Amino acid sequence: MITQRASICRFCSAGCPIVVDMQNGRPVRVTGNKASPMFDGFCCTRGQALPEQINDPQRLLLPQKRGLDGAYRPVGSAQALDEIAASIDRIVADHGPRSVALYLGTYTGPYPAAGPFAVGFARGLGTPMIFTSMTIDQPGKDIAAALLGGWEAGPQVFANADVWMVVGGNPLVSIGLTMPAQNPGKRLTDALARGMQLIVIDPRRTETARRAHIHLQPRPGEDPAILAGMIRVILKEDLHDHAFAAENVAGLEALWRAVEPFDPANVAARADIPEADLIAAARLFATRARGLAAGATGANMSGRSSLTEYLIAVLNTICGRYLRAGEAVANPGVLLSRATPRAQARPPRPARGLGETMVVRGLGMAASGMPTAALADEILAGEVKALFSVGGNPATAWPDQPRTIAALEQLDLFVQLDIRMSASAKLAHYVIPPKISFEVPTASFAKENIEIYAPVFAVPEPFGMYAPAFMDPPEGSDLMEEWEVFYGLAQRLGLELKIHHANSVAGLARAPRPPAQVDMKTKPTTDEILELLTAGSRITLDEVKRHPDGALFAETIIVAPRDSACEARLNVGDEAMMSELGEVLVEPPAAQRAAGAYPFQLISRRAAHVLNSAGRDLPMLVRKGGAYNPAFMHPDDLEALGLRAGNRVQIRSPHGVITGIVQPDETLRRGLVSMTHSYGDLPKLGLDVAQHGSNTSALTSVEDDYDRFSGIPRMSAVPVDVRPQA
Ligand SMILES: Nc1nc2c(c(=O)[nH]1)N[C@H]1C(S)=C(S)[C@@H](COP(=O)(O)OP(=O)(O)OC[C@H]3O[C@@H](n4cnc5c(=O)[nH]c(N)nc54)[C@H](O)[C@@H]3O)O[C@H]1N2
Ligand SMILES: Nc1nc2c(c(=O)[nH]1)N[C@H]1C(S)=C(S)[C@@H](COP(=O)(O)OP(=O)(O)OC[C@H]3O[C@@H](n4cnc5c(=O)[nH]c(N)nc54)[C@H](O)[C@@H]3O)O[C@H]1N2
Ligand code: SF4
Ligand SMILES: [Mo]
Repeated sequence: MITQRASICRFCSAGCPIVVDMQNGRPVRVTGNKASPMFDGFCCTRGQALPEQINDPQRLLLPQKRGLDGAYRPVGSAQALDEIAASIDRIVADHGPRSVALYLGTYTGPYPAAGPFAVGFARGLGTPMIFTSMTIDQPGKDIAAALLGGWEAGPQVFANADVWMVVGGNPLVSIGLTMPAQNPGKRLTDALARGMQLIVIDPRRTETARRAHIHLQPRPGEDPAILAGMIRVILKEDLHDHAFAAENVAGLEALWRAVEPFDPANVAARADIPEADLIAAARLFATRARGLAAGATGANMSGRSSLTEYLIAVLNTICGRYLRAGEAVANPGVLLSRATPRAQARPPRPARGLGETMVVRGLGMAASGMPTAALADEILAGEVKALFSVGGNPATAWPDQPRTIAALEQLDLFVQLDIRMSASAKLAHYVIPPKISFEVPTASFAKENIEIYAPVFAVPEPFGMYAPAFMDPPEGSDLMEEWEVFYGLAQRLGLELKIHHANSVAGLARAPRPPAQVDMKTKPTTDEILELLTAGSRITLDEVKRHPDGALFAETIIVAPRDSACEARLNVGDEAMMSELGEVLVEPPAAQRAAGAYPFQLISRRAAHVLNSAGRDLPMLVRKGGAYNPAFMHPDDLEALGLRAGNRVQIRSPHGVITGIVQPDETLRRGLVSMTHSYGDLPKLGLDVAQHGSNTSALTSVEDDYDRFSGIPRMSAVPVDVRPQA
């Protein structure tokens, strides 16, 4: 017999409400929940593949320990924690707490207790070495929010926008980030039908770009020049929001001086786009009443991440794209604390040099957090001896794969929390498998929390939902939730755990919440942990639980006027940013910098059927998207190289070489190779590219064009050569 349960999808961080068909205690089918508001029954293929992920015969059901012979053998969870705690104790005694580092990856997103407990553990231990995948993703957002300042009432929203601009993102495939993630396809269709104009800047005519009114299809790596050119058009033609600027903006003169040399003809030539389109895009963005420009990974990985995000924020600021006094906020927060919006700026603050320093490249604690791209060097220098990796896959995700693998192999203790023997797990001393999906309860604030990092990630309506656990882990398994691992270690090491609620730097101002103390004597349940994590929320978790399909918890919260004592202004003329713009002016276009030996540029993309390295081998998803990550190229480029679909090629950059399998893609500009990341497993295994794909991180170097604030190196617009494989 099949019974149906409502839940929240945990394949990615979008948090779609789903209906799970259960048979004999196991999930057999997942569909979108039409009874839930806001998502319109949306459920992507990956969500539909959740039963395969949960029932995966390759899923780890017992903690694994690497023996001296290199083989992995099961070990009881209590024994694993005993041994790891003893090892940490030794390492801290010999090298100090800073020699223990923590890395939080993508799969901490869907499990809201994982991050706070891991961070609480690190703080309890006294190590500042807390790293996340955010600094190899879109770290420019936090840097921009620091240097420019934030707006306490948040930005204008998608729901009533009449213009929207996406820079280096493809929300129809990545499900959100530059647009609301709740059924983005339908939301975009509705918005275009009501007259919203869409501008997309992307070297590929993506699923999203195809629906744009203006698609600038530039050479990759030219976003700073393009954005500076657009800002110049707007200022020159006096299209900016004078009233807003007079009251809230500083630095306009410095901005004008810095963008003045970026005249549209030069920019257009440099980026190889029609000058008329560049001007039209600037005019369209500035003259429409409401909307926003938003950048994503393409804008952050192609060099100058901080400057690019800063210029996007400048564009929004000079056009006054913020909620004003008297307007209602779209989402006052459900399982977050109540919004307290005022129509005023948060003052700019320093973006780097915020404490802890790293041994390389002058990097250290920045507004974007600790620089993950410098962690491998820190390990290689002997400064970090132990690493916990939680729901991430450093061996395939971090830039500079050879350096990363050398570093991971050098660790005295590497603990990988993972559901399978991923590339990173194969290098770990201990692999700790967690309970997943319907084996654990969750609630919708996992998604709400992401607005802390960027307002465009916010949930567009006041949706709240709780999803109980309703199945047991497989028989004979020995699994711990991620938070339980850190709780167990803290207990063994005699540490107190505190849960810190993140405060928004870019999004809506919210009532502050004090850190919560975790009971270290009597182990709490996950439901009690969810209570702790939502303490002080606008709507209580109990109230949310009364609505099994989730519900909208509306409340009108009006933006208050600026406080009379507030003198803060948004700074659009930051000195460091203006001087970096000066560097752009004198450097040759990205495509020319290595043109001789490397005539192509490798760019990043997301594949619809996976989440980074997760899902690559689930049968349903392999059927949908294939087993490997093709090297997509324009058909004319393939022909010029004498290549056909399916041919193997050597892709060489100044930093490495990988084997790829080419496929034609007419949506690309010529001169590009477009590949998704995190494929390929460990190179030393010599696995077949057609079955496992290839790892583009091997073509990058952490020293290449790294951002001086966040350390993110060039991971897109990478110069490469492509040769048929001999
Ligand atoms: N289906 C699916 N969804 C995902 C993921 C996944 O793996 N699969 N991953 C998730 C994660 S971790 C993240 S961070 C988000 C990312 O979300 P997005 O940033 O929206 O991801 P992409 O679809 O890769 O979009 C990046 C776009 O940037 C373009 N691009 C590359 N170089 C440049 C450049 O120099 N300039 C400009 N303007 N554009 C450039 C690429 O052509 C591509 O279309 O997606 C999340 N969602
Ligand atoms: N060249 C290049 N490099 C990139 C990118 C790029 O576009 N190009 N993108 C970058 C971006 S945006 C990101 S976010 C990073 C991604 O960086 P990571 O987050 O480090 O990498 P993922 O592949 O997402 O790793 C997810 C891991 O979690 C495991 N997992 C799955 N389910 C669970 C679970 O329930 N619990 C736990 N504990 N683990 C689970 C998976 O098996 C997998 O090993 O990669 C970055 N690297
Ligand atoms: S978008 Fe993410 S949360 Fe939604 S169904 Fe797909 S994988 Fe699940
Ligand atoms: Mo990401």
